[in-house]
Amino acid sequence: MPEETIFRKIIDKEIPSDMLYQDQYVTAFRDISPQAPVHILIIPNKLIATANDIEVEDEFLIGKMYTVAKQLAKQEGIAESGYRLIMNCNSDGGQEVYHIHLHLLGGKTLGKLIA
Ligand code: DGP
Repeated sequence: MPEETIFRKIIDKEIPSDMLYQDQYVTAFRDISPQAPVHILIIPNKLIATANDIEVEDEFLIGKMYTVAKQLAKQEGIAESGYRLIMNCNSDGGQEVYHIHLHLLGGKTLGKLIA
């Protein structure tokens, strides 16, 4: 079993966060170190350590992360101007917390990652 991270404590409300959404499947809260005017993390309540650990049985959860993300983008007023959804994987991908999360970034023009 992978080790729980700080995100478990956020899901369980053992430590404070600026939580914007929670249901039985996913939780969303503002990133503690925002890289854009809107920077929200959407995570599954179930611990999945990295994108490599996503199984077929998790497909619903992953879809749910995206539908919550687009709902939050609309709520934050960035749906039409645009935003970026990113999931980092392992060290070369820049992953620091080993509980998968979608970064929802927006509120400014984001530099292109891929030309
Ligand atoms: P990544 O590098 O993709 O693993 O992103 C991890 C993100 O998690 C990073 O942008 C900062 C954020 N983060 C880490 N610890 C906390 C925390 O305790 N609270 C909140 N709100 N965000 C956190």
